[in-house]
Amino acid sequence: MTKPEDDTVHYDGPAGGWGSLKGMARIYGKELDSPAVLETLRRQNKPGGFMCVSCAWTKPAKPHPFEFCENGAKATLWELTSRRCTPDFFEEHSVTDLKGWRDHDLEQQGRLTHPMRYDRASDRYLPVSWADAFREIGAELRALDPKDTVFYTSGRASLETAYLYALFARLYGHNNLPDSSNMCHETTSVGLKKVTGSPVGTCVLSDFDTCDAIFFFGQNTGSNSPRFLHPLQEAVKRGCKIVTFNPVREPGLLKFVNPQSPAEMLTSRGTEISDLYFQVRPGGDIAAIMGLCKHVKARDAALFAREKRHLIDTAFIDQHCHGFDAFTACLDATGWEEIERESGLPRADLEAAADIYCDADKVIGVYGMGVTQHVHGSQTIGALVNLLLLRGNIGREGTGISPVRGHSNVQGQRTVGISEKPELVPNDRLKQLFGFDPPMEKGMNTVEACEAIIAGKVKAFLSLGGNFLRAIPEQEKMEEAWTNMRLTVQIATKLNRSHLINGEVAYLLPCLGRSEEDMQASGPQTVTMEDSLSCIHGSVGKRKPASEHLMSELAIVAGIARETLPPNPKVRWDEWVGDYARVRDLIEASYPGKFDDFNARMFTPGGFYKGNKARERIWQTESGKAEFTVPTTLSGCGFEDAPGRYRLITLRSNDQFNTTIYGYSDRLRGVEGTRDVLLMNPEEIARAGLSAGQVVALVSDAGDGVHRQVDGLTVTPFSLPDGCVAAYYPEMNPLVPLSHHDKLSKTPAAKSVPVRIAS
Ligand SMILES: Nc1nc2c(c(=O)[nH]1)N[C@H]1C(S)=C(S)[C@@H](COP(=O)(O)OP(=O)(O)OC[C@H]3O[C@@H](n4cnc5c(=O)[nH]c(N)nc54)[C@H](O)[C@@H]3O)O[C@H]1N2
Ligand SMILES: Nc1nc2c(c(=O)[nH]1)N[C@H]1C(S)=C(S)[C@@H](COP(=O)(O)OP(=O)(O)OC[C@H]3O[C@@H](n4cnc5c(=O)[nH]c(N)nc54)[C@H](O)[C@@H]3O)O[C@H]1N2
Ligand SMILES: [Mo]
Repeated sequence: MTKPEDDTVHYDGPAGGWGSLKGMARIYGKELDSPAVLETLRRQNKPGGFMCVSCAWTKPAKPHPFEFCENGAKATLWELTSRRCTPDFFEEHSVTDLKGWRDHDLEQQGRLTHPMRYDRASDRYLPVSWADAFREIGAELRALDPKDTVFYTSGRASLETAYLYALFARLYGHNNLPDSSNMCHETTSVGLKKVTGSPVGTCVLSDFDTCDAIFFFGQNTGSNSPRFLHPLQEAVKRGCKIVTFNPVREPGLLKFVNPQSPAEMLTSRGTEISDLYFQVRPGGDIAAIMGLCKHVKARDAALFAREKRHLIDTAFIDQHCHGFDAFTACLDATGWEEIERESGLPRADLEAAADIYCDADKVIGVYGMGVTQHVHGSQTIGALVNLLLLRGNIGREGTGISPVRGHSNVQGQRTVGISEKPELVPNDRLKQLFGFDPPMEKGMNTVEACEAIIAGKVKAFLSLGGNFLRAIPEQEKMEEAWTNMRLTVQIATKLNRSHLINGEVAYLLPCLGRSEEDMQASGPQTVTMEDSLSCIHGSVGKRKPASEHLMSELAIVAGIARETLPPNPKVRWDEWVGDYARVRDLIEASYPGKFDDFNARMFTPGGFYKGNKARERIWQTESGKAEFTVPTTLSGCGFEDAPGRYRLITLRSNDQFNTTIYGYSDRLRGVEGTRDVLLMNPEEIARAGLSAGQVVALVSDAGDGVHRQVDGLTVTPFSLPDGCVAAYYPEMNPLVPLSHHDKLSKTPAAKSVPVRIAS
């Protein structure tokens, strides 16, 4: 286990605790406009309440009195802000001026209040009526070939809205439905499906009550899914061992003080979370896991020699797995020297971790972006599944694989049809329900959409939430190419950079937030979402909307669709907008077995479980079995080491939600007051001939002849493995080449980007 050096910036305190309350108070103090805010927070993540707009962690059946965390509260308060970004603001500032503003300052203007249309002559957004907006967008879309248009979704929109948005795309005539998950857990949708047959995790919440060990790879629980710390803390208290692999020492995975426990808050004595914590090299996980598997196999052989019984679950492997012999042959052929080199971890450490694995009857593997955002991310998932399969750790209570999803409904959107792949869509049922022939040509995912935009092939881009131009790779070229489009439409709650780069005709359409009351013809509406553990929950907003001019996302999608498509008696936009329960009926009819009795069950405490075949050991893979895979490489990063070349990790701070920057305090990592830092370990700083505090630039070292550069980064000593640097997302996105993505799923490889330092 590595220890942080003393001269690095780091945070010694626990996650949670007083720091998290202060973190909330800072935003809360700024944003509080009435005691009703507290009431809203009290309802967060409770049955019958509203579901947090932050992460996708599950909502337990028996919630805590306040079932929210520092970052969930920040996300809600950010939406409830009393600030308004009105037509006056847009009159005062030209769009060109606003391009020079920071991400934080744009969103800090508050909630968008009116539908706006970009006026090129004055370089300003001007108010427009909803009816005119829908009419013009509809007319523009009708004039285009549907195949030349893209409908993007960020993972926040509800199941109801996502279902209708995807239906709209197909009725119109394309499958170009990229989603934020294409930058996130697409590696899971493709890579995990390949080996287990399931595109989502196999665990349910109760598995965390009985597991004996949890192996964590590249997921920063303390910042990104803090409510997950509660079951983890419980698990640790009953003796479950946690082993973490992460190049960064993330305090949330080291120690947690439960803000809901007065005793812990008074003493600041929390729970040590990880038993072992390994600062693996970025992209070194395949090697590390091969090391673990090698030791499991060695212990198995020793046990068999001694006692004629196996440590490896041979019965499970015989019955359920494919590819075991090829995998063990590969294990034998892989030497410890290369494992140590590629993982950056000593053999003894990996053996100690593997001993925990072997001694635990039930093991869960958890992972996040540290695994998915690599050139060989899919292979890393395969490696983790290999490890779990060795001892039958999938499809048994207290075991499984648990990718921790990002946006609050990102998993659900894919469940209800947001997909570029026609084979994942129940097209026969859509045909039956709506009397049309759905397009069967594969559409574009995020990377493919970016390629097509750069090539000038895309004429219109609709964005249901998100901040596409800030979240994607290859920012400079993309911003240039973006303005060549004929039509860009942004449906959003707050102003961001993507709203400032416009097509010839451009609209900015403001929508309700999830905590707000959504009143339609049949009364106040409920929306639903699916969490990381495949449970589906109803969510009811009760707050007064930020402006009387807002429309719900669903109504906006329906409004555009109605003006775009020819009349079809089976397609009843008005009826669906009037009562979202009718949309849930359609979802139920389209996905039999997953959403039975949807309207009756949506307020089930803890959500209702969608089910997962791999959990039942039914493997919907090519071979019909769970797949052992042989990695083609031990390095996940997809490029060679070279003198002066670093692996750049793009990080989220504790004070942001993706491209939304709440503030400049990365409390848990001890980085305060700025995001323009380049984190490096002290020896690496010395080796590079730099000194702490020096301001440098990062330059792309992808070897593709494209110059990419980010300036103004202050060198900051930080505990990291050798050969890598870390800096914040989205500021580093101009450095990520579009071609640098997971081989199988095209998820951008944002966790090891090849860079050089320029002073
Ligand atoms: N507060 C807050 N919550 C969020 C978000 C947010 O921005 N803010 N974003 C939401 C979204 S959309 C998502 S997808 C999730 C993201 O949540 P996470 O999956 O936690 O994503 P990151 O924070 O980007 O990176 C995860 C961890 O990977 C580590 N890492 C980097 N490279 C490697 C590697 O090669 N190997 C290993 N083992 N680890 C590595 C990093 O140090 C980091 O601790 O969180 C969601 N929740
Ligand atoms: N380098 C690098 N790049 C990355 C990542 C990384 O780790 N490193 N992470 C990737 C990941 S995991 C993801 S998910 C993507 C995120 O990509 P996106 O999902 O596209 O981006 P967000 O920052 O979540 O979008 C924020 C905007 O959403 C809008 N918004 C907020 N709430 C609502 C709502 O209720 N409705 C609507 N319509 N709009 C709303 C607001 O206008 C806000 O400005 O970024 C990816 N890019
Ligand atoms: Mo994400």
